Amino acid sequence: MSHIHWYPGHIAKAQRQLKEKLNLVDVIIEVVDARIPYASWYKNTNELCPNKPRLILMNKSDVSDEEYNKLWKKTLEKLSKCDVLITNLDNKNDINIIINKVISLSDEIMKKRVEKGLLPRPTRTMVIGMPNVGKSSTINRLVKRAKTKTGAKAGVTRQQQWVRINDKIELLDTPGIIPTVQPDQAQALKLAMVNSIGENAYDSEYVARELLAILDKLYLKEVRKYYEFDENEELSLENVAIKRRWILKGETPDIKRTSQIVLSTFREGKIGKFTLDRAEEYSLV
Ligand SMILES: Nc1nc2c(ncn2[C@@H]2O[C@H](COP(=O)(O)OP(=O)(O)OP(=O)(O)O)[C@@H](O)[C@H]2O)c(=O)[nH]1
Ligand SMILES: [Mg+2]
Repeated sequence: MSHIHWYPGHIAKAQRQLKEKLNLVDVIIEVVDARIPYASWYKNTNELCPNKPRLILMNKSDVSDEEYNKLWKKTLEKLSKCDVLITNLDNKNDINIIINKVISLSDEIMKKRVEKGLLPRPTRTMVIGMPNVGKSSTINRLVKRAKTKTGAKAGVTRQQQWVRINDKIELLDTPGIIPTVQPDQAQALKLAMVNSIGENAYDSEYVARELLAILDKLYLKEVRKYYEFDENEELSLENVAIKRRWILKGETPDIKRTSQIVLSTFREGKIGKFTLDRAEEYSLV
């Protein structure tokens, strides 16, 4: 039995739309969630769009584990053969670094254009990523640097616009959404944990239980401190509910409410700065 459900029709459509957009750009900026850098990374970009330079942003690094940020950066660089930057909403330096990277990644393409006798033009880029990883926030941060909005161009639907970030870069103002199709249930489960999958595709109680179990395995000390459990107590949804007095009439633990709170406090980084992916579990080391 699989616990996370997909909608094949939606996925095919999303994939088609992504491909159309990718055709328009020179350099792809892919945002992943630093708490699950592997599970939220799109492994098929080369099939959709062969050989386009890609920059990967491990975003939300403010709520992920610093040590694993560094490890995953190296691992993703090796696997993707792309540059990887560690970013978060509050780090103002990110934007200049991203801009400079995009320019350097398009150097060769622009040289080739000139060699072919084509006019030089700004590098076109766009932000792609799975739901909720921080695509819109990244676009907004980049656009804040923009001087002018350029008009819609042929081949681009009217809702989309290119924004001139500086003399050298134009950014598509809407992101490309990577359909969260993960044949691997373990990866899908992690996407649900970080809120990258629509809530009607899974059961919150199941995901919250699995989250508690994973945190108790990887970050035992921190999660038990947060919920005030000593090492002999069983860290279960029921016991958290009882300890926090999230109970219904007749002393029944309110599992629904507890599940929601466990998930939201984790997602907000309140329990701690955690990374849920380990290279070993994907046989990457
Ligand atoms: N802690 C933290 N939260 C972030 C960061 N970037 C974005 N967020 C939050 O994550 C949520 C999703 O961010 P968006 O930028 O809307 O993500 P998106 O990829 O455009 O999401 P969709 O449009 O739903 O696919 C928002 O609540 C943001 O405030 C970050 O670097 N750190
Ligand atoms: Mg968005």
